[in-house]
Amino acid sequence: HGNSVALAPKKSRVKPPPLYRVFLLNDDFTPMDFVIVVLENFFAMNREMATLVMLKVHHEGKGLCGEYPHDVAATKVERVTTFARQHQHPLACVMEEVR
Ligand code: TYC
Repeated sequence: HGNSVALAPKKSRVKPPPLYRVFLLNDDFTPMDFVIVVLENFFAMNREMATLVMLKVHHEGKGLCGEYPHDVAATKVERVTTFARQHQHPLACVMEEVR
């Protein structure tokens, strides 16, 4: 009791929400500079991190942009896809549940 005794940890009654990974996929047409702008503006990366992730996608086919709860991940996929199509780029952005 009080603050002089250790309290037993309480069992948590809330489970954390499932997380989803959002990825960009490579293609042969979307300009590198456009992908960097996407990573800066939709995933809050600085230019250095955005460039590293863009080059990873370019060389390996796929790159992790972030991990979010379902609705945040889905909104990012939708906003990135809309932005890319507005600029006539085929850039693909997808989400996968973290296993
Ligand atoms: N491969 C593209 C090019 O050479 C660049 C690119 C990088 C495209 C990442 C998509 O998610 C992507 N212009």
